[in-house]
Amino acid sequence: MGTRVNQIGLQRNDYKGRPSTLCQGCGHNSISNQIIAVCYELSIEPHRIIKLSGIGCSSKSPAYFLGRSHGFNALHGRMPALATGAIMANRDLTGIGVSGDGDTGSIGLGQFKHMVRRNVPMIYIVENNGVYGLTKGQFSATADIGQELKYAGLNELPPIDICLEALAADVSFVARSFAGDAKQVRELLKAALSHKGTAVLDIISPCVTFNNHETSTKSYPYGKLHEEALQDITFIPEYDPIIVDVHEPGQVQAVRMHDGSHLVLRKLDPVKHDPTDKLAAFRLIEEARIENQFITGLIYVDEHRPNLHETTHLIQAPLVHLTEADLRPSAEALDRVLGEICCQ
Ligand SMILES: Cc1ncc(C[n+]2csc(CCOP(=O)(O)OP(=O)(O)O)c2C)c(N)n1
Ligand code: SF4
Ligand SMILES: [Mg+2]
Repeated sequence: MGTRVNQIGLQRNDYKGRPSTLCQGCGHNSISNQIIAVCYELSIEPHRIIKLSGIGCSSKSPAYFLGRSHGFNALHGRMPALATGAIMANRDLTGIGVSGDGDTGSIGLGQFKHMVRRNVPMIYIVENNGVYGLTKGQFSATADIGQELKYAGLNELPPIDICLEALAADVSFVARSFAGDAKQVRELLKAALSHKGTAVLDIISPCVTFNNHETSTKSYPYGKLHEEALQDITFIPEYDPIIVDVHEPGQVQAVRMHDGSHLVLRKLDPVKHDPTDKLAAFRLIEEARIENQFITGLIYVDEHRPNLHETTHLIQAPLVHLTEADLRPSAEALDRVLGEICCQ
């Protein structure tokens, strides 16, 4: 017991970070635990990961997982720009961004949309609790309209939907989940790690201190009572054989990820959503909003959209490994450029 190791000889404890200082029961702690479990299970080398975050309780959480990985805690809402730069400089790194609904939906919305638009290869998690937890519970941009909180008062503004914003920015992978549904969070994380572009995970992650009333759509009681999963999701790594039991034809859909792994989606009644159909994804989110439904699962995936490295025509070698000799132009090349300028 306790000494089991994965394929690269690491124990689960090797994927942990510092002890959490977040409130006990906070949804963000549960998501950190799933990140630890998935990285251990998939035998990911910790030094290949870079954790990125902004400001908030959610953005503090990378300190509590993957203590042997790289990390950068950016300014409030500015993580996407930093992540874009870091991943451009070293394409060998796997980026795991952790943000909050305030960090992404309020101050950082512009940055978020441009990162999605560029299809920066990374996971982008929004730990969505409908409030600014760190600054004591003000409404965030994802708070429910008409909601009343003891200290924040009445929220009269309509919520921003993170998944809808991501879709509108041409996202290539977007899913919604619930911190109380550990298995679904894990399978979506695995799929997101295999995706070649930006994978947005909007995870409802209750703030037990400021927004856990059953009337709030971001609470544990609401989530447990109302979650409607679109699919039963199983991630199959590329080294495992894909055996799909097609018991009910039309109910099972296998999505091949670019690295050869597969995502097997067993569609659950009554919703039969095709996550490769973008218009259906828009409709699904809008209908769920009108009907007050809390749908979770894979909303949209497109494994063909070019990512940042492809659209910028980056060389295969990580830029960070290039030496001065690689970067310095030859005397002939300089002469040519100077000649071209002089002749204009
Ligand atoms: C530029 C700037 N503006 C405002 C703040 C104050 N501030 C700190 S965290 C935060 C909101 C965090 O909310 P969210 O991203 O939802 O994270 P949570 O704490 O709920 O996980 C705000 C407004 C700040 N640190 N920097
Ligand atoms: S204040 Fe809310 S979001 Fe922050 S740690 Fe506590 S429960 Fe989590
Ligand atoms: Mg929040």
